[in-house]
Amino acid sequence: MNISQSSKQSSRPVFLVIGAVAVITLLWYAFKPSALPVVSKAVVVLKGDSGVGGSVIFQQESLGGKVTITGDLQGLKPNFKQGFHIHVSGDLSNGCLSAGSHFNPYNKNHGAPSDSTRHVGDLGNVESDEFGNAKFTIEDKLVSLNGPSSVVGRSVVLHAGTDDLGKGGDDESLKTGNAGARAACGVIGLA
Ligand SMILES: [Cu+2]
Ligand SMILES: [Zn+2]
Repeated sequence: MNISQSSKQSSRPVFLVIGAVAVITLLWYAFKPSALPVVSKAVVVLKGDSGVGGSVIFQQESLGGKVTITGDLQGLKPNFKQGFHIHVSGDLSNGCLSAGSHFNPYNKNHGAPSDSTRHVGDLGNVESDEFGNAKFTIEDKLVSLNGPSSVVGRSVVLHAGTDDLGKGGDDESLKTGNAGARAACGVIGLA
């Protein structure tokens, strides 16, 4: 047995350990539980009277990351802004009314999506074209499909009126944005 051979053999376990650590590290980063959202996609089918409705898709690529909300709605008033919110309940047994109030887990006043004081469910208004259609993409940092502010199982409500974004100067503005009747709604379901 020469010297170089014996040193090769004795270093083999060290390389095995380094290799195993590398593989485990790679696997950890690939499947790190905190980086992967449990729910990454949800869908709402909105329905209302006189043909108001459409679909909205929620997507979240990382836990705690922003949610992208893509909507395609029809039957709106032409060239108009209509309040668009997530309401607390997914119970539509009494129509859109039983969806309850705006989803507000942190007990704040109503506001605009860009405000620091707002309900989690405050998505502002959607704006229709001359045909009453609205296609839009919203990115939101408060809405989540996971954890304590998850909106899965709750509902989306499209209002008949325009949300004043909490700037109406009355009590109701700080609760509902005076967005008026509920034109259409749907439950946010797993997709
Ligand atoms: Cu609402
Ligand atoms: Zn609100």
